[in-house]
Amino acid sequence: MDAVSRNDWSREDIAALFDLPFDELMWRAQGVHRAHHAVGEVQLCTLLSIKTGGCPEDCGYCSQSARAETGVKATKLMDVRAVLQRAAEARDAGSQRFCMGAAWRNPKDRDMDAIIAMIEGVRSMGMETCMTLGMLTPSQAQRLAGAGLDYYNHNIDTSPERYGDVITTRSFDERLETLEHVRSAGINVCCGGIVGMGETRADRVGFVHALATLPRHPESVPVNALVPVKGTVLGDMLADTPLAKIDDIEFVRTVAVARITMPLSMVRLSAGRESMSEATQALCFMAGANSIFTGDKLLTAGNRGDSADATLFAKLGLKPMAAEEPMRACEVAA
Ligand code: SAM
Ligand code: DTB
Ligand code: SF4
Repeated sequence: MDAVSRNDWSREDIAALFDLPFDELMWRAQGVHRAHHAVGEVQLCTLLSIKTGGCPEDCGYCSQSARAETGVKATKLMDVRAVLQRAAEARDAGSQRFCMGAAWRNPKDRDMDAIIAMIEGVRSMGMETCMTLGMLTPSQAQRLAGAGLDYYNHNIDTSPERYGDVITTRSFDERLETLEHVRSAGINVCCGGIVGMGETRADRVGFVHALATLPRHPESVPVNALVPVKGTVLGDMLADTPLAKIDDIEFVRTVAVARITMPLSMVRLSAGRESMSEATQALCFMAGANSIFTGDKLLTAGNRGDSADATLFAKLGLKPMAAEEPMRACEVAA
């Protein structure tokens, strides 16, 4: 890790950042942001669920778990041509990165040929590729890298202590193992989590700490605000206690602390923007968020839509980030 990106943060350091007066925290976050990122530019990424629902995992927030009763219909893996059609639409709408998500515990070897064809096809359109397919073996990670996959999304979701309250079918350490396989294969890492699951401030500190002390910071850090879905464990729990919804300022603080502790990472304001006020989103951009998901759908949940985002960008004087030839993690390390 270089001098800019330290990974020796203590929990006390991170708790002290969360505790700063809000304007001091924002001032520091903006200083870090301006030192390393183009001001006023936001990266546009588009999501597609290439295999929806019926997932054997029991993530308490997720509409796609087979254990949740959400009415999400389970589908098979999409046809490669249909995926490439959606990628072309996203590119034509100005998106830079195409993120493909599958509701799997892990990909089966029989799925890999189609996955590889999707990566190669999307790359050949000049877009960055991202996949999120669950746990990977080292050899699967290497195959994805060989096809030119730019990013792999695999979230730690919350603090190590809280993890077992949210998901019981896999462990925090298994998450870290897949992240290591992705890194070793030379794929850029996209790793973040969800805020607003009824966690404590200490959990948010532990969550950011776990990310900021990884051997290398993730190149992308998605910060999702929980989208409470009826029929999921957390959606139902929080529906009964509306006050459990995270305070907007606390959400912005989390974004700011992520920006300060991981200066070079893209911090992505991810799920939850549909019900977030424009003012809160503006504060998130000021706090250093510089990436969003476009369109009116995430994987299964709604998203703000491009015209509402265009209006917001115009009000705030933000512009889409120019696409660059994606850098591979191995080149960044060199
Ligand atoms: N199955 C793969 C996995 O879990 O790694 C990939 C897909 S999963 C839907 C990707 C991420 O979306 C999760 O790790 C979680 O952080 C986020 N997510 C899922 N449901 C969400 C919700 N209701 N609200 C906010 N974020 C959510
Ligand atoms: C991430 O951290 N957020 C995205 C992406 N990675 C795959 C997914 C958000 C999903 C929101 C809930 C849904 O659409 O079902
Ligand atoms: Fe499955 Fe991913 Fe949803 Fe968990 S978050 S239930 S692993 S699709």
